[in-house]
Amino acid sequence: MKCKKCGQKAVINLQHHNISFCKDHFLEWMQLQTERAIQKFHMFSKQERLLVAVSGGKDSLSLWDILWQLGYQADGLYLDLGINEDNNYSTDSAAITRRFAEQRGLHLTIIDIKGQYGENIPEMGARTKRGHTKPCSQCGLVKRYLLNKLALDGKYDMIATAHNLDDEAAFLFANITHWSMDYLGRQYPLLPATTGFARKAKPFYQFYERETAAYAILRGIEYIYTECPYSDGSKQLRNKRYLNMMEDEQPGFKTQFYLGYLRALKAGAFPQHQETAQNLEEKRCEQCGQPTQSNGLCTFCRLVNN
Ligand code: Q46
Ligand code: ZN
Ligand code: ZN
Repeated sequence: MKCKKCGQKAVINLQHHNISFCKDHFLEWMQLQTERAIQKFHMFSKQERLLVAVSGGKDSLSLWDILWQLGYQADGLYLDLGINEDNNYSTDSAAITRRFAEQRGLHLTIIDIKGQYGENIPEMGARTKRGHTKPCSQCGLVKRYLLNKLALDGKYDMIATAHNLDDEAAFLFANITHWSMDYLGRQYPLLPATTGFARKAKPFYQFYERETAAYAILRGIEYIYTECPYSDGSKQLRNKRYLNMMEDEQPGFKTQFYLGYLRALKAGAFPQHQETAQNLEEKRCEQCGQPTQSNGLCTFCRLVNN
């Protein structure tokens, strides 16, 4: 197996593209493809300030590294969820993220959820659980809310998240099996800003998980290998398994599935994200001023006020 560019010994084969690369040319390819995705969807420019959601995992640290290398103004936001029961998931991932930022002289904001709101995510989940054993819905709500709030408060031009092709294909699979038309109209690599919501981009939408992992390893990026203990048995992981089976039988399946969806979205197969965003009623939370669909407090303020 030889590198397509230089003929040296290849370290990775990208089966769906039918190409192999040596270490240096693979790293270069990842950067080039990221830049192309940014340009293709007019995601952001080098004059804009980006807030990157970082978790200490391979995807978000690789994204932050590439944006930094490409010369984008990217700051990081790490939310310390306080999930440390089975392993030291939050403590370890916070330390790794902090080291990553320090080594590169990058600006990182760390929000300690328990320090700010009195409870960590497992405690919020235990208090409000309605038949659920996992705190994932509270966790998702807190992450979405704080990421958006920090982006708006910090006057960032946009939020960048490291969702990769495996994530997007698994979301799409779930949205199609449930025919969630609202989500099917919004699963685009770029979401425009709407009242009270920052612009969001997913520059890694076209990369397989194994490519972002290879990038992190070959670049010598230290990342957290353990998963959040609550992700075990999740529907998202189950859907990823199904899609991996399809991919094994048919290399390139996930690319075809997600890029085909993007074409269908463009052709008007689903209500466009702009329309669904405009349909949101513009009520404001009495406490934090963020948009909400209910009267009085938003769901985040109701969660943390109890
Ligand atoms: S939602 Fe659930 Fe994740 Fe939060 S509690 Fe862990 S598994 S981190 S993506
Ligand atoms: Zn090469
Ligand atoms: Zn609120």
